[in-house]
Amino acid sequence: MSAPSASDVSAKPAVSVLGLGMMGTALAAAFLEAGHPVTVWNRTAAKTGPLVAQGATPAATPADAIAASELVVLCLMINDNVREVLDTAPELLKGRTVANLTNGTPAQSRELAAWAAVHGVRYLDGGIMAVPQMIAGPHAYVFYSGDKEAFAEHEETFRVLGGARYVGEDAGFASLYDFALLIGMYGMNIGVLHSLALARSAGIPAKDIAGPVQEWVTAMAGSLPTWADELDSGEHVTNVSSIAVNQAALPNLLNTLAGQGVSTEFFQPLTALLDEAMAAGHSADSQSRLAVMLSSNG
Ligand code: FVH
Repeated sequence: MSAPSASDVSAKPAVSVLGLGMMGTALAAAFLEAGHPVTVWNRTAAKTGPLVAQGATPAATPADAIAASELVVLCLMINDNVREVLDTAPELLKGRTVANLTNGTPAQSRELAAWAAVHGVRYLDGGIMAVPQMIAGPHAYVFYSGDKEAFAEHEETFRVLGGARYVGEDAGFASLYDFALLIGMYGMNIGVLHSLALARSAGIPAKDIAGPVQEWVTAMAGSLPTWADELDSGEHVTNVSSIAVNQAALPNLLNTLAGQGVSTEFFQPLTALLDEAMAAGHSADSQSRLAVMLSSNG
């Protein structure tokens, strides 16, 4: 890739990227590719090398990187690292926009937003829904939350990375959306890993069961919009699949797993939850009722 020409560079806002792990490197490379002047900093300075070869300016310290751009993007391992880095130059950050794309909890994001407010910093939190190789591609996107004006001002720049989905002024919301998706993914992962284990226990090759399981899980994901409507309306009665029918079938599922020598540990809590729903009089309701029971404001 060739470095952008001076005329290209002048047209695009400068971006500083702090943290050049796998993800930070992909972010910085995407900004460079799109013609933004990019300044990079990383704790281990050697990692700046490939980006500098592509046209980035290396910064010796976080303060030097912050001073170079109005938009400061951080992608470090954890939010404690972010706070340590920001604490090195609070006075320089005043009036700038920090977009923190580090993975963390909603509470951590809100703490960082409160810190930013005290120091006159415009704070955005981000949840990246992509792996590094997807950045700038058609399927990558990032949830953003926090300072609305700062998002609007930098939205075009953020779109270099993929989709830019602003989800609210509460700085914790990007993380909440991120984890809502990740929790769905991990739930699916653990379910289908049990599918593979069950097949394996019976000597069925994984490749024979993988296709049907994928088809089934994909079809079942189609229930989500209906469950969402039920939750938002508070009307859970279903003509599709009731709590009662699922509660009656679950022992068969547990006995099948146990009979094949496959762990039942992950599904026992589901049995307990369905039993609880029955005891509370929700037998005719759809499984969306379980989301009400799982949440503290149920
Ligand atoms: N990689 C992925 O697929 C996921 C996709 C979704 C978002 N995550 C989150 O992105 C953050 C960074 O992840 P990463 O994949 O870039 O991680 P690493 O390659 O391990 O790089 C970590 C960077 O953090 C720097 N760092 C670590 N500790 C400190 C510290 N105490 N002070 C300053 N910087 C620190 C590290 O520096 P160095 O080890 O090279 O010196 C890297 O730059 C993460 O939140 C994911 O959950 C990625």
